[in-house]
Amino acid sequence: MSHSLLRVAWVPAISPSGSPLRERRGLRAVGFLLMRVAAPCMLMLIAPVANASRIPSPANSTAPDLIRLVGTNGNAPDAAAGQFTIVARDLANNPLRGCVVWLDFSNCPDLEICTDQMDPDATTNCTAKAIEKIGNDLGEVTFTVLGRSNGAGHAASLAGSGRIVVNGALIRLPSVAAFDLDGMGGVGAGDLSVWLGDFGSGSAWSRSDYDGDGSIGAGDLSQWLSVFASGASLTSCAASCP
Ligand SMILES: [Ca+2]
Ligand SMILES: [Ca+2]
Repeated sequence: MSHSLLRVAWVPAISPSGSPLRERRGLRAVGFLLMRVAAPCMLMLIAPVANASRIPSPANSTAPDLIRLVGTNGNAPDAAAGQFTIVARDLANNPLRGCVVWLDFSNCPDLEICTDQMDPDATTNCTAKAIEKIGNDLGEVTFTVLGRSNGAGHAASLAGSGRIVVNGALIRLPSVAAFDLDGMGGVGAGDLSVWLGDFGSGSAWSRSDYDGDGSIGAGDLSQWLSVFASGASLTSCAASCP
């Protein structure tokens, strides 16, 4: 050991009674010094390991390939048409307890998310056009996303335009559909007119693809009619993030 280290290891100590200084030398002092110096380094080595365990595995996590924006019956979200659950797990298939789950719609210019999601656990971030919730102890989080589209001639999003992000890492690119296609009056006749326009356009606009099969057809019309008939999405939100 170098003389400089031994000099640093020399530690003066003061007794409780304020008696003259007593020197601590030798292995005990060096050990004390190493603990002081080495402990922070060890923590720095452990920290990346801890952070790595917070990284989600897209393959091990459960997340939808389709998100359907819905309305409310005036009091509650239309969970029957829009609810889905995400389960976030890491590379070792352990649930990501308390994970931060982020639904990002910023790549969907023809869709709007409601400012008020009628969910006390959800935070809407209009700047990011995203909704955030925190997973439970099992890494689970359930959403029913309130939102709408912006009318005829404005279709823009194709399959895979949404983003599901967990703890800052992308785990899925879902398609995003909306039953309230004209953005007013809940799910009603005006939306059917917009849907027919999307159907006739020849493009697979995701907003009208309610079964998420990558095309607009009879199966989607059937689903729209079911939601209309249920009466659970008859109200559009008062304010939304464009
Ligand atoms: Ca409507
Ligand atoms: Ca379809």
